[in-house]
Amino acid sequence: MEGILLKQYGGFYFVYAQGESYTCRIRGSLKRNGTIYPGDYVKIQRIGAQDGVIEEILPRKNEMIRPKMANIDQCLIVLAVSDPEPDMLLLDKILLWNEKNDIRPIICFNKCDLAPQKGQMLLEIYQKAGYCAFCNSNINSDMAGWGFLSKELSGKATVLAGPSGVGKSSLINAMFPDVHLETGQISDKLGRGKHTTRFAQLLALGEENTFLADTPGFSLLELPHMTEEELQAGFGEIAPLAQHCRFQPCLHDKEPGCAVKEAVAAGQIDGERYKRYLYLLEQIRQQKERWEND
Ligand SMILES: Nc1nc2c(ncn2[C@@H]2O[C@H](COP(=O)(O)OP(=O)(O)OP(=O)(O)O)[C@@H](O)[C@H]2O)c(=O)[nH]1
Ligand SMILES: [Mg+2]
Ligand SMILES: [Zn+2]
Repeated sequence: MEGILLKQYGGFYFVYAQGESYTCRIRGSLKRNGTIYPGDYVKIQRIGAQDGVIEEILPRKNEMIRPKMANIDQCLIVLAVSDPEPDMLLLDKILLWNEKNDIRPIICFNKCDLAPQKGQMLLEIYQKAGYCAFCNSNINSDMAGWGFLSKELSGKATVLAGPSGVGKSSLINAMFPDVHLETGQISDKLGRGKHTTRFAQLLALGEENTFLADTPGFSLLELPHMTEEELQAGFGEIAPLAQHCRFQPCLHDKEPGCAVKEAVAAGQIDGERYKRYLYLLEQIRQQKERWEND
């Protein structure tokens, strides 16, 4: 039977096949051959009613390293507008990874009950940059974005990403009453989440080919290996303006007659996003230097 790996836990592999979940072992040779991620399509041999053995891992369409997941269509990036404070650089880096891996990003600004105006402001910036984004609250249903999100999830495999404590597991619990994932408080002392979710797991949402993966939160993320041009392409509001710059190509840094800098000055591009672009540009230049010296 062909199925999809939902999660891996305590030496067991939970595989979803033909509407049922099977608890599986894996052939030793497969285990030695490297990694298997949630989202991997596998062939299993059934043993009894609910058990099986994974016989084969089918080729991957794509994979994500952070969080670890295979065969993903979309990444639902969750940031809290407050508690913890939104890590905008992390968001922009996750967007670059998505672009690099051809995964469609969806951005959720969560906990908008705590700071609704800030949520609206961030929403506008990212919508204007061309991203699919929405505001949400899991505790004030008037501010919930569940209806919008459930349409976006339909028929796709989606993975959650974002820092600890932003409400990823809470969002799934709020949207799907049959699901009861563990959630955790924010640490008062550090103002951060406590890494409540410990391993990634894919949930089958009933509708055909519709999966959503809860994952552990993370805050450190390297930049993908990319060129300066690729960085520019990953900023949806910057790339289209490049053709209007005086210098070709223009990286919108120190070049005169730069249409991007003019748009920043005119308030058409968010100044903070542009600053992060410059910061990442510098990171990529240093990355390149390190390779050349290696
Ligand atoms: N005010 C407010 N609190 C929320 C909201 N969503 C979640 N929370 C709270 O935020 C805390 C963290 O929620 P979790 O769902 O555990 O966060 P997580 O992103 O899954 O965190 P990790 O599993 O550690 O990565 C909990 O105390 C939730 O009750 C929201 O929309 N508004
Ligand atoms: Mg969680
Ligand atoms: Zn320019």
